[in-house]
Amino acid sequence: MNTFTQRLDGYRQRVEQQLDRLICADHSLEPRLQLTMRHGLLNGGKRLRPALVYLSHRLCSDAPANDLTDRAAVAIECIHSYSLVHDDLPAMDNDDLRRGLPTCHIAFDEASAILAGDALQCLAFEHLSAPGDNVPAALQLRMLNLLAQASGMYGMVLGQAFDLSHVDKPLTLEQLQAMHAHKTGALISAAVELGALSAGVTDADKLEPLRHYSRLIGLAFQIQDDLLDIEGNTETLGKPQGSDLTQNKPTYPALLGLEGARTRLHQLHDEAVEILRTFGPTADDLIALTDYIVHRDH
Ligand code: GRG
Repeated sequence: MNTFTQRLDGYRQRVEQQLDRLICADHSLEPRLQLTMRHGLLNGGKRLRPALVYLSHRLCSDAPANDLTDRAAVAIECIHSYSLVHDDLPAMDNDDLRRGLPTCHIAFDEASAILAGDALQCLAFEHLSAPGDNVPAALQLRMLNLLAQASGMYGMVLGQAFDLSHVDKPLTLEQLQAMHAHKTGALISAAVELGALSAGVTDADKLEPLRHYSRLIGLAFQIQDDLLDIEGNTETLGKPQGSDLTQNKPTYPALLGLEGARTRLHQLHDEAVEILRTFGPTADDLIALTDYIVHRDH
């Protein structure tokens, strides 16, 4: 493992230890709810969004990650996991496998999966809003507001609703881009901004380049996801693997062609890295994560 992968692994462990403690048996949770929540949350995700929170904090500050950075990393992963649990439900994407394991509604049942998703969503806001020593309340409120906007009807839920209302309908490139900017991009952008806010960076002038960077990597993440899907690397039990370009789900490769999508991916990567380079050497790890997002194989 090189230094960057070790650091990434360190962030993964750091957030997983906190998630594990949050939903442990000591808290006298209803046993089935507890098991379903743990299944949805602690089943081997890459923890990219928490890594973005920590690395964005690192980009903006020499100080070690603080309580708010940790809370933001935990909260964003709770929201992400809830969205996957609900997205997998029969009423939405109807998936049997997630992260190589049966999805929550298969391992448990539909009602349990719905409740676990609901509870994970609330847990995100409970955890980020909890009182703590040395936590500036105004900053905490701003972070909560940002996470709520990115998750709800202006962000991820809007993207999901747009996606569901356009099943089997053709999308233009602009519509596809807008859909993903909300469905997956909003949470990725929130991760970057939450990390910066936890480092005390609050001026719009300073946040704008990071917002621009995060929009670019949100798009790049989705294009790579589409490319991996075509290459047959994603978990699509019961669905065609190595799918052709004309399936009913609109994708970047379907609209741009395989080579066009790859070219766009590399353009987005290069533009994103160019922004980070303006921050100097503290950007090195975030640049490495940006490389990873574009070159990941799962
Ligand atoms: C149900 C309100 C609601 C929203 C769901 C995020 C989402 C919206 C749906 C997920 C659909 C999907 C599989 C999109 C592709 C991009 C994506 C979010 C992949 C999963 O993220 P990773 O690769 O997952 O970071 P891990 O498992 O590593 O956490």
